[in-house]
Amino acid sequence: MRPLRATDYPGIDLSIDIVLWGIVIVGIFSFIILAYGLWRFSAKRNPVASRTTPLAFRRLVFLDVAVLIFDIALLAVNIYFWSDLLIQNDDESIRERAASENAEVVHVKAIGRQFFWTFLYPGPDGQWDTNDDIIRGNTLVLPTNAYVVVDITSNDVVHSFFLPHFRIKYDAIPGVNTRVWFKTTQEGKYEIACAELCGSGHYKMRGIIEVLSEKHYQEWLKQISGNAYPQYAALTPEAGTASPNTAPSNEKTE
Ligand SMILES: [Cu+2]
Repeated sequence: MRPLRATDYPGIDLSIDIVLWGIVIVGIFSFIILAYGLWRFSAKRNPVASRTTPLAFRRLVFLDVAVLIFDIALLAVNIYFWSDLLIQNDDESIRERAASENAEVVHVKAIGRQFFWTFLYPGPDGQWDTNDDIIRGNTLVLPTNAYVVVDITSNDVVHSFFLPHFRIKYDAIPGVNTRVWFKTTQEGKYEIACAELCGSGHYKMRGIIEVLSEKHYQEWLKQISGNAYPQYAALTPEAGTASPNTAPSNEKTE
């Protein structure tokens, strides 16, 4: 079963449905052709091997063309949905979209480490790398009805930032900044998972997205801003969700 959708972008669900049902239809056809071949070309019915392509096979060539057209259509549909997430993810188009819907834009950074997530907010001044930047371990607090722009990166190995409820899954790659966006539509607590085997603690690398009402979010922001986390907080997760691995790691990762 699919997790609850806490974002208003239905494109990914639709593309998963199209791919899934497409595979089911192609699969059923393939098995019918296979069964037909077993029956039609059995040794019992054909004691002498044919040296030419049987007419029945030549007639089936159109199926190859049909599958090819189907594949191209599938690719086109998926490119259409993904392009919205990948290409139109620059700040300006997100801001325009948000303004037209009277929604807020929240820009955060997500950094993967063995084995926890660190989240950074620009703080009250809206500027990065200033003293009021907010640093949180493993918990991403967001307002509802907001466009959330996330810059994903990693500090050690490849992780994957997976938000099943927001239909987002992107690799966190050291030295690479990957931008994704989603929109929050309902309050609640949602799981953040790491979807890339990143070492021995991979299984416990999970965080929480907490979507609050606008009022509660502003209260949280005020409370956290006046109480800025010390820099080392970025290196330790909040209690209970995961523990940092400070020992040098020579594990095999992928
Ligand atoms: Cu990981």
